[in-house]
Amino acid sequence: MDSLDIFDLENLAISADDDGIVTLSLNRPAKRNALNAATVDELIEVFSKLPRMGARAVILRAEGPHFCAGLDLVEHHAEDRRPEDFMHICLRWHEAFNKMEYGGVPVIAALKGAVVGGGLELASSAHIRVADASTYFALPEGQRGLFTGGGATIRVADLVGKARMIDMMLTGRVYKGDEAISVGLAQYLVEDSEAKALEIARAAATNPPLSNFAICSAISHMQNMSGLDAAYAESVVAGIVNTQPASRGRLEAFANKTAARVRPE
Ligand code: 1HE
Repeated sequence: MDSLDIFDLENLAISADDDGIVTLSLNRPAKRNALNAATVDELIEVFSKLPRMGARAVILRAEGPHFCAGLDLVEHHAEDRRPEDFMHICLRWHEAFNKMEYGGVPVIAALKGAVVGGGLELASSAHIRVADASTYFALPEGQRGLFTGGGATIRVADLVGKARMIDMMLTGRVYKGDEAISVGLAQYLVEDSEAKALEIARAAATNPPLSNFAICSAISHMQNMSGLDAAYAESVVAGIVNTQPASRGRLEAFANKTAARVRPE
């Protein structure tokens, strides 16, 4: 993939291996990776460019014991923002997270410690979430006298449902472990979330990029459409993806009985 030298990052760190697996780290551990305006700008910069640089998958991880403590409350307090200022902050968050979710490259979040408030909004913009035993999820906005502004009303409600999200926000309820998995906050609960995220990223990266592009953008777009329009869009996407040259060898292998069969482990 293209060189990552074009990025000049202070709050994030980025690296890639020879297979195009990118590791993007939240890098403000002293502030528990709280999302200040500068970090969100860097997320926009990275996710604007990565999909066109040949990245095959992204692991989103964090330095320190916590994934992300959400909105930088100290910055928000110091800035003493007006409503229109914060609306613009929210638009920047949406830009960053939409670029992640709709960018067409698989993003796997390797979680640990606090995944709270805006941190959960960030994690819910990834395509797959992997938790470890230390990971916990909460929406403490109500207790802070705030409201979600980074897309939780769409993405967290989508993961856990409206009633659970309202409960989390009204009461500060914290989910972790098997319960977090069963309500849909993460798809994997493992000892080492980064090792598992890497394994998932490597597996996903073996799919043709066009298939991953569709999986990591079309499904999200279709959720915003009427059933009739989504079905039409699905046929158009499938028309392109299912006839791609990269799938011919795979179909031939199945027809020749040399391809792996789908079986439970
Ligand atoms: C922060 C932030 C932050 C830590 N903004 N600076 N989010 C929250 O309500 C979560 C707020 N944070 C916490 O509850 C705790 O910090 C943690 C449970 C995540 C971690 O606890 P701990 O004991 O490891 O760390 P700490 O001592 O609380 O914090 C260490 C430093 O990180 C300290 O800075 P220092 O300069 O005094 O050392 C903290 O101020 C700093 N820090 N969290 C700013 N969030 C688009 S709307 C989204 C709305 C929301 O996200 S609301 C949820 C906000």
